[in-house]
Amino acid sequence: MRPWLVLHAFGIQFTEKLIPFDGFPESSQFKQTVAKYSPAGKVPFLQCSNSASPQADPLIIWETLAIIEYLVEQNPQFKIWPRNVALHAQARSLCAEMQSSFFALRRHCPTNIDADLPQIGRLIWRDKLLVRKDIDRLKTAWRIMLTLSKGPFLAGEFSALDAFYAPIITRIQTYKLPVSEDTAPYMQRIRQHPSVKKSSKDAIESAVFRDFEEPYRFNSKDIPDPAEFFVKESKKSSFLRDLKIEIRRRHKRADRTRF
Ligand SMILES: N[C@@H](CCC(=O)N[C@@H](CS)C(=O)NCC(=O)O)C(=O)O
Repeated sequence: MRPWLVLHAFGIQFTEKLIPFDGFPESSQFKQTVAKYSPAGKVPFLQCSNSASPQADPLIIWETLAIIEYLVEQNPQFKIWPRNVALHAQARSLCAEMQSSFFALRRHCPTNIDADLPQIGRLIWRDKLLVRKDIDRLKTAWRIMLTLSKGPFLAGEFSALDAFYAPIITRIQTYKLPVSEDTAPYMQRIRQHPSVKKSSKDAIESAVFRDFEEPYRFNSKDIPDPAEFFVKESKKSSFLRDLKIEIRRRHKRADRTRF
């Protein structure tokens, strides 16, 4: 999503190839397709033609930050990073922090753009201290950047930094995690950004239901009461993973429906 947002927001021409996701085992269609292009075996990657490439064309670039740096170098006319040196340095620090941190939030609140899970979010908020810490850190970082840059986006105008944080904003929205009054308008601005809206719309339209990923799409009668289940079962591991296992167990009758 993040390189896509930069490409779209700055009007850089590109062609998107959707690789359907069916899991991460080496035998999955996803992994086998990605392996044909990217040595890291992950998405996103950028395939481009570049005569300076030491390898045979096309040039493949993987890792979000590396893709964005390449876009910055190839498109110096756009302010993909802020021009101000201090803001630029801080924006890069925060992008690197995004890559290397916020593990609790990622683990307990997996991305699901078209789901609305406030009930699960309330339980995560109540029981997962590290998720609360992650949100706290996000709020502080955003507050500082918005004050330094004077907004409306984190580094002034929309930049790679906002693209980096956009996916986490959609997670916060899915689980309705509490945010402070001073950061809520920024999150709203991101959700309303045309590129974020387009990316979300495309993601919803192309989404394929996979029961192993999305336990909340089962009939509600099949879902254990989260309050009771959360306390009993999820001390040792991820709430959603435990919930998936429990639902699969209860769901042997297999009369599920999509909503
Ligand atoms: N640090 C990488 C993370 C890439 C990543 O983990 N991509 C996931 C999908 S969002 C993936 O392809 N995972 C496949 C796997 O782990 O095998 C980046 O920012 O590009």
